This record gives sequence, structure tokens and C-alpha cells, in this order.
Amino acid sequence: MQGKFITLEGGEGCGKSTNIKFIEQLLLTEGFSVVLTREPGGTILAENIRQLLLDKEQEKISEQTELLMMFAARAQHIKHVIQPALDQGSWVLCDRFTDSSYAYQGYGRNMDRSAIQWLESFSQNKLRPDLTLLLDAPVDLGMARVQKRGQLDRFECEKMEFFNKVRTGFLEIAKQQPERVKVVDAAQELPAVQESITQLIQNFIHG
Ligand code: Z5A
Repeated sequence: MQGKFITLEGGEGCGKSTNIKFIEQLLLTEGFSVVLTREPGGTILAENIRQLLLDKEQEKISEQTELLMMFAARAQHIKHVIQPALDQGSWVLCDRFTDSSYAYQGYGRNMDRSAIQWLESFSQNKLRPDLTLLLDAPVDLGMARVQKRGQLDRFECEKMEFFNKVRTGFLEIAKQQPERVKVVDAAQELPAVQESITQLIQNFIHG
């Protein structure tokens, strides 16, 4: 039987890395085989692309190049990790996916939505997440959490205006696709965030 594809989305410091491991535990407890992965990344080549994308010291990356690199990494990730795992019946849990391209490159960088739609069809065929949890928090709260951690990457050095556009983008996507995208208030204390996540995952599994 085909596995399910669950993605986690949100802005900087919203708690994806923290909560993805919590979700993995929930799914393992339910008896599913789980593959935990992330974007950009998830294969050796895609992780190399990730390093190039996050490095702020190299030559300036154009918006077009950035978008194409996201989808090059994604195509590789789908072909070699995501699709084979789903075909074997594993549940795939992915930290970011194509909603991030719509939010960051589409809303944040004002790139043409139809170009992203074309790349989505070209690199994914029919693959779309079955469930997406959008961890939503005010931009200044997320940034404060990230800054505590130390060194900022190329995206984290963007201006507040950019992050606000990204957040608006994610919330728009959730409004347009409420069946798939569930919004979690990630500004709450961690136990409350995880309580909301548990309910959404239980509903998804048991209906
Ligand atoms: N990107 C793109 O532009 N287009 C695309 O298509 C894709 C990606 C796929 C890398 O992603 C960059 O790629 C990303 C978008 C772009 N931009 N940036 N930056 P990433 O996912 O690796 O990067 P990130 O979003 O910055 O991840 P992050 O900084 O690791 O954030 P996080 O995973 O959401 O947060 P966290 O590490 O779980 O938590 C941050 C801190 O907050 C940590 O100390 C936690 O202990 C703390 N935390 C978490 N939750 C709470 C609560 N509830 N209360 C208090 N403290 C908390």
C-alpha cells in the first residue's frame, strides 16, 4: 500500500526542525514506517545544492537561478528518496516542500506564479503532499528564536519586509487549500504547539 506524504512549512524559527521529530515519534507509535527528510536537501546532490543556496559568501544568486536550484534539488529528492519510500508503503515526513517555493520565491521574491506551477508539474508529475502542517508565528518572534542560535544563512539575512511577504504567502496558500494545509499557532509554548499537532495528526490518521 502507498504511504502518505506529510510536509511541514513555515517561516524562520517557527519550530519545524523541533516538531518534525515529535511527529516522527507519533507516527512510529502508530506503527508506520517513517522516512524523515528535508528540502532543499535529502540526497547527496540535493544537500550540495542546499549548501550553495544557504551560503551568503559566494556570488550573488539571481532569483531565477534560486528557483531553478530549488526545483533541481526537489526533482532529485523525489526521484531517489520520496517516491521510492511512498511506493514501499513508508510515510514520508518532509521539512519544507513546494509551498516554500510559492511562499519564498513567489510571494517573497515576486516571481511569476505560473513559472512555479510549470516547474511543479514538470518535476513532481502528480506528487502532492497529502497533509501539510503550517507552523505560523509572527516574523519577529521566529527571527528572535533563530538569532539566539547564532550565525545567519543567506535567507535569514533578508529584510523583515521579505519575511512578512513570505508569511502572507503561506497563509494565503492555507486559505486556498484548507483541506490539505492545516495552520498551527506556533507562537504558543512548545507543549501547546505539540498538543495541536497531535490532534491534527490523529485526525489525519483516524479521520
Ligand atoms: N527555501 C526556499 O526559499 N524555497 C524552497 O522551495 C525551499 C526552501 C524548500 C532553508 O530552509 C531555506 O530555504 C529557508 C527557505 C528556503 N530559509 N531560511 N532561512 P530551512 O528549513 O533549513 O531553514 P529555516 O526555516 O531557517 O529552519 P530553522 O531556522 O531551522 O527553523 P525551524 O526549523 O523552523 O525552527 P527550529 O530549529 O525548530 O526552532 C528554532 C529555535 O526556536 C530553536 O532553538 C527551538 O528550540 C526554538 N523553538 C521552537 N519552537 C518553540 C516554541 N514553541 N517556543 C519557544 N521556542 C521554540
